[in-house]
Amino acid sequence: MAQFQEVLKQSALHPKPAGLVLQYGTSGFRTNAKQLDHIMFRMGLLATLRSKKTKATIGVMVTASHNPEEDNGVKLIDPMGEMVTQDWEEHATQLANADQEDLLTALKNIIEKEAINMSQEANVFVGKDTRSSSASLSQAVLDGVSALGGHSKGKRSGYLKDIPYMLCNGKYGEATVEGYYTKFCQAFIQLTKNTSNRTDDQKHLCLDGANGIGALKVREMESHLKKELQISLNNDGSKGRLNHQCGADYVKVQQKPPTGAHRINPGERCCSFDGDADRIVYYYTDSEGTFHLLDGDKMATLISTFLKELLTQAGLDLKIAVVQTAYANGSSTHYLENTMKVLVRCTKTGVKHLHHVAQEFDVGVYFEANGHGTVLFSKAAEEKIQQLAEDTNVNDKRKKAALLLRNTINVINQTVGDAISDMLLIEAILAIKGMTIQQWDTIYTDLPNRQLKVKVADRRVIDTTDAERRAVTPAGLQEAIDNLVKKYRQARSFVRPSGTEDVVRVYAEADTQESADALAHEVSLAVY
Ligand code: 16G
Ligand code: ZN
Repeated sequence: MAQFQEVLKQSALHPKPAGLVLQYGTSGFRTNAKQLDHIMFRMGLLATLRSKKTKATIGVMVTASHNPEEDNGVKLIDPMGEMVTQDWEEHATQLANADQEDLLTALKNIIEKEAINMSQEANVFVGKDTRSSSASLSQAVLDGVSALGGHSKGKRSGYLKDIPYMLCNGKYGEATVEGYYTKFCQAFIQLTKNTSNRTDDQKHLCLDGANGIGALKVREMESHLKKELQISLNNDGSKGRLNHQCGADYVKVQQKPPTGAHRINPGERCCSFDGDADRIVYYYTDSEGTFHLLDGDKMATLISTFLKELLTQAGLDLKIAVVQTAYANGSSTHYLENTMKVLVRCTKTGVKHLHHVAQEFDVGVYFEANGHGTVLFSKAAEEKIQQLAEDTNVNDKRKKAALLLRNTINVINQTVGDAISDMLLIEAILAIKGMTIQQWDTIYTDLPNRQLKVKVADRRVIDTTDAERRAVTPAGLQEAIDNLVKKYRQARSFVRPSGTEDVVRVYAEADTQESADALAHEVSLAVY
């Protein structure tokens, strides 16, 4: 077929370095940008096949999120804004690692396995982040798309979080970039409009844009906020390097404010995005200069508490749950289950796992501790809220709660965790509750914890179960961890192979920082 001839011809221009093997992991392919040209071309091919199979537009994101500027990566996004399925992740790995001369065979295998009708039309939407390598790498994706006769719906240099949103073709509002801003900003203004007496101080937020795409988008969107949120934007991409000593990952890991920000006043509310703006963390320093981090667990707690209160006031019997991973601080889980009486579920690390579990509930709030997350509402829940908001026969209290719920839904990007939408949601909740960041912080106190990485010969010897909280192999490891944990109070620890780096990750928490540090260290020795 002529198509395959074209693939052969084009693939010669995107050759695979001999011996290079890469795995489609939790965040797609991610490594040094120099090694990715053939991967991009091949993901263009694969996205075209996926589009033919699903008869819908597929998204391709060229980004390496919070990784350094010299890295890059790629992941495919399904029509409803979700990550592709496990089978297709395996197809991606097969296609990426096929030697140059075996590429057509690998491609034909996928076509056969998936019974793809090659005469079906294909549409692919490509987005890229602000890295210098992203222009040529996204071109390689487009070359792959056109080699298989797919149409590209534009190479968008854009905010990658709006790609899933636009793939949903307007399910969540008008499907344009302009629609994206106006919808979220309008909902934010509606939510905050009756919060009287907010001072300029309360409306002020200090934002670290990680020199990434989120910063550019916040600049474009600011006017829609009509001064109801006044953002001091640092690390806006005009000077510093992407994710370099700034951004959500830096702040979370280093437990300190980003560089490149103005001097933070005591109690000033601050937040950081990561480079591709799907993670956000909040923080402040107190009057003694001590740094306080409010991570994904604190956000999940604030949001779920707010939603649960509104559902109760609205008299709506909807099932709400919080989805976390093993990294969630034990205090947050304890507070949610025992004080808030909210159902908590734990899943494996990676947004797609949390997203799937959250879909099982009427209202599913999901966050990873590192700041990835969002809230999902079932169709039935949205309809009930909508009906109540329009009902003229309900009392004021119920009506008010229903209207707040409706606007809350509108401020949320349900397709995927989105730092801008999460920020607007948190800002709205704090405004409505008249809460300072310190008050939010004291809802519960984090247990001291420590994360370590351990280099081992082969991290795949560790296999886990129970949402990565227990190791099944190698034999004896879990027993050793259990014995170490017993030595400390309020202690918990687990190990898991990283999905993005060649390391094993160790997590430990306990009643004091010294104990958490000691436990993490001892567990890391047990991993060798
Ligand atoms: C990826 C995941 C993130 C997860 C991280 C864990 C997405 C979009 N990103 O970045 O959710 O926290 O991997 O990395 O799913 P690790 O396996 O190296 O610990
Ligand atoms: Zn990211």
